[in-house]
Amino acid sequence: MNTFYSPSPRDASIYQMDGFLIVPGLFDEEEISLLRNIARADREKTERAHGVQDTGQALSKIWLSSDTTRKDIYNAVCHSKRMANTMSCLLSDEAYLYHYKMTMKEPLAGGAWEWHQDYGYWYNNGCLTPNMASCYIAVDNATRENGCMQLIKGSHHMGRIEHGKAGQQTGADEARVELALQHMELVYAEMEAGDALFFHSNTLHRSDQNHSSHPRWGFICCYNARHNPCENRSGHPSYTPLDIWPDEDVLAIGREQWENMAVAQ
Ligand SMILES: O=C(O)CCC(=O)C(=O)O
Repeated sequence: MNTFYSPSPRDASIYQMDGFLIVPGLFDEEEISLLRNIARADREKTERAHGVQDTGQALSKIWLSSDTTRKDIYNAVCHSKRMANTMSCLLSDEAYLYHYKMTMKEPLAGGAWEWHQDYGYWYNNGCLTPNMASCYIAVDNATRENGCMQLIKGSHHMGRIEHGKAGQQTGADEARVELALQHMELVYAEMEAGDALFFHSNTLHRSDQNHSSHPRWGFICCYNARHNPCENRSGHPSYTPLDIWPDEDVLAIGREQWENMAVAQ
């Protein structure tokens, strides 16, 4: 029988202290290969992806969805017991799905994400408190060369920072980021495919352009706490109970979706 991850009290306290938690191998090799193969072949999604220019004029590509009606691998991951329970534990409240997205850095071309807090965006969506979190799942190995995530350890304790424009992106106040970097540790989250990075919505993070010959795709699932009021907006819903799916569904639904895609091609 498979055993799936659930957070220990120590994991929860690392998240509270550092503002992030890395869980190696949250998804196994077959699960992450299915997610990668499906996502790369998923023209419906990739054709909808849009580019957001960084300050160096390179494009950071992303698609975003809050659709929960489809029985596909994206929903199987977002609804999986291991993910839902971890998020509820880290938020100390019932977690619900806010949205999910794929960020895609193509070899030698993928743009950077400038320093920001996710709550720098979500504050403007009428979310009352920053008790929200995301999970970045490495779809490809993420290294310094292909633009892995970078985080400032403990920066969620700074509270919300002013955000303005950074290229076409929303970026955190540069002076404040500089100050944080003088006092707090910068962490490069190098990850293997299938590893997961849970991070608080006020944790400052960024990633570099991809100067390598390898793609760097990341699937990011974002959650809000039930008792954190948020305006109901398109792609950014207010509280909707999260249906929890068995962990085994990631494989079962992924295999079926991949077979159907292969037949359709
Ligand atoms: O994919 C990345 O490197 C970061 C993306 C990100 O920060 C975001 O979507 O909020």
